Order: sequence, then structure tokens, then C-alpha cells
Amino acid sequence: MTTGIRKIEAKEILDSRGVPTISIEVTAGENSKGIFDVPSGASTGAHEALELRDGDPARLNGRGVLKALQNVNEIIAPALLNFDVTDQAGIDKRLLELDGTPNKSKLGANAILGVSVASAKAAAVLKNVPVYMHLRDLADVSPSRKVPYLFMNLINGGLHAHSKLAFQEYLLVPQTESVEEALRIGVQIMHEAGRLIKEKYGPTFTNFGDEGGFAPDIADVKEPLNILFTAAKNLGLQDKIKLSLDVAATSFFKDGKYNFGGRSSNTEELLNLYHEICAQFPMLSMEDPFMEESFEDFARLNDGKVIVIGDDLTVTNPALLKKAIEMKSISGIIIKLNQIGTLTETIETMKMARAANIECVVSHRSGETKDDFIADLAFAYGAFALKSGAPSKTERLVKYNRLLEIVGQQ
Ligand code: 2PG
Ligand code: MG
Repeated sequence: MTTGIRKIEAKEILDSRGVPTISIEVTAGENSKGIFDVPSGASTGAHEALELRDGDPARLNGRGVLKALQNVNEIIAPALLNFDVTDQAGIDKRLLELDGTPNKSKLGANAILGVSVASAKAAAVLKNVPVYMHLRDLADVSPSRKVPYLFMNLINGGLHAHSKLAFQEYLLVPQTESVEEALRIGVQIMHEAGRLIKEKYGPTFTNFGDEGGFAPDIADVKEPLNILFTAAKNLGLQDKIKLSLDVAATSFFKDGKYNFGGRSSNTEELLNLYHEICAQFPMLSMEDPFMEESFEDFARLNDGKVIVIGDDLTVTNPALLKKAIEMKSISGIIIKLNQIGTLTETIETMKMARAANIECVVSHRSGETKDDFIADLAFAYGAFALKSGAPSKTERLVKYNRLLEIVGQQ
């Protein structure tokens, strides 16, 4: 069987916010093709790998990705010609060598990741196995769950909405092994929450944010938790769910203070608020509760009562994860391929997390595409959860639907 890479093609496409991104097609062997469409974040961590943008104000507000395309066509494609597509570690090592910078700023993490994941998908086609099975051939990661929980972001604030709401994500996590049941619970509660918001605040408060959740223009950071929990109770589903938060606290941190709800809070006050929230609601996890450099503050909340998740804190980076483990900052980590830029490094981070008993939450970005690879990634390694927004927008739903499909095949 020939397994060499024959062709790598890059295209500029648009993501769910109408912002350019990169789509890569890798062809290997006879005619095995893998396509990956690269996502893009809004509340990005300072230490993420660099997403290369053209910066030409005359074209698409400087957000074009033609330079990244050029890097794929002129540098990456010739260097990987005839490379064994099933050798993921080898491909990613070559990509790192070609780039040669610590944060992938020469070729762009968007260019590099596109090739890395499209190669894995082409390899799965070549081997005639589902993507998750090919991933399992690449690595052993100690699983948390047979089927990941769904982290459904039903109320959007922060940088994902044009509202007064400072906290970024209010997530519903159905407590069930069944993806089908989790989705059913998710949409029922979403519709009931929408009804409650409309009744109390009027119809314009039910407009959607970037991840398909409601984006009500309210300032009280506890109110969305109230709405979701009341919706669950109204449907008799309160024992079937837990709630999670992605505070994304860096987005409202300035001059040593957390500025939200019309006032400035210090770390102590924010910590007290979180304790109050945990006492009042069935909280499963809290993501980025403090700004992205504050490993010690994370550790103060991480007392075993709620899962404390690092996202901007750890940016899927093994070195930052190591620091978070040493400082006992987290008990969960967000896994985002484009924060680090290659599949191999992403898997390395997942492995390291699981070896330290940290839960992996495989996550979409707020700027998404039709790609469903993260569902295979989450399932392959028995991740704790798959986080893919609200079940109301196609770019979010394709990931949940792919998980449904995978589970149906078992
Ligand atoms: C997050 C993500 C995804 P963004 O903070 O967890 O929900 O948002 O892609 O904007 O970083
Ligand atoms: Mg986050």
C-alpha cells in the first residue's frame, strides 16, 4: 500500500463570524483525501500559538489568510511530498522544524494545524477506518468516560455577545451517558430558557451570541444561572443536569481589578462570589475564573468541590499544563487544537493531563466551521466532555451530531 502524501492544497474560506480562515486538503496514497477547516477564537489566550493574518487593511479588514496559504503551498507542501501520511508524529515534527519558532509565528499555527489534522483525516481514509480509530492507533490516553459529557453553552456573554453580561459562557451539562438523551435535554432546556427570557425581558433578549446561545443584555452575572436552573426545574429535569461557567476572566481584567456589573472587584471578592454560586447552583465546573497568569488564584478555588478548568491559563500547551499541575491550579483543562497548532502536541497535552488525573474538555472555538474532527478527538481518547456551543447553529451541531453518529456505530 502506498501511503505517501501526493498533494496538499490550501483555500481561504469563511468561518461562522464571516471571518476568513484556512481549509486544507491533503491527498495521500492512491486517492485518499482529508480536509480540515481551521477554527478561530475571539477570547484568545496571550500564550496561544500565532494565527497568521495578512494585516492588509485594504482586504477583509486585515483578516485575510493569504500569507498562511502561501506558506502551505510554497513551503509545507513541497517539504511533505511523499511523506508517509500515517506517520503523524513525523509529519508534525517536520512542520515544527519548517517553522522553527516557539509560537509557530513563521508559518502560522493556522497553516500548520490545517496540514496536521487534514493529514490525520487522510490517513484514516487510507486505512479505511473512522477517524477516532486512527487516532487510537496514534496514542494511548487514559480515558475519563466512555462517552464525553456535552458542555452546551446556552447563554453567551463576554466577547461572544454585544451585551452587558461579563461572564462568557453559561453551560448546561446533562448528566447522562446517552448523547441522544443529552441533546434532547439540552434543546428542551434551551427552548424553555428562551421562553423565560422572552417573558421576563422581551423578545430582543433572546437574540443569539456567537456560539448559538441566548445573548440577553443583562448585567447580573448570576441571573443566567437562575434562568437555566429555573428552566430545568420547570421541566422536572433539575436532577438530570449540572451547570458550568466559562468566566473568561481575562476579558474584563484591567489594572489589577475585575471590572464587571458596574464595579471593580478584587480576587478575594470574586472568589467569594464563586463560593456563593457553588452553594446556590449545581455547579460542575468553572473555567478561567481568574485572569490568565494567576496560577495561585486558580489553586485557591481548586479545593475539590468544583472542577476548575484552565483554558487561557494553559492554552493546550504542555509547558503551561506542567506549571498548572505543579501549582495544583486546575482539575480540568480545555483542549483546543489551534491553541498549540499540531495534533501530536495536542495529544501530548491530553496524555499529560490524564496522567495527572486532570479532566480533558475538548473544545470548539467561537469562530467555527463545518468541521467535526473534535468529536472524533473527544471520543477517541475518552475525554471528560465535548464543548461545542448551543444546539442551535449548524457549525456547533455538526460536532454533537458526529458524536451521535459515532456512538450509534458502537
Ligand atoms: C472559550 C472559547 C470557546 P474562544 O473561551 O472557551 O468557547 O472561546 O474560541 O473565543 O476563545
Ligand atoms: Mg474558555
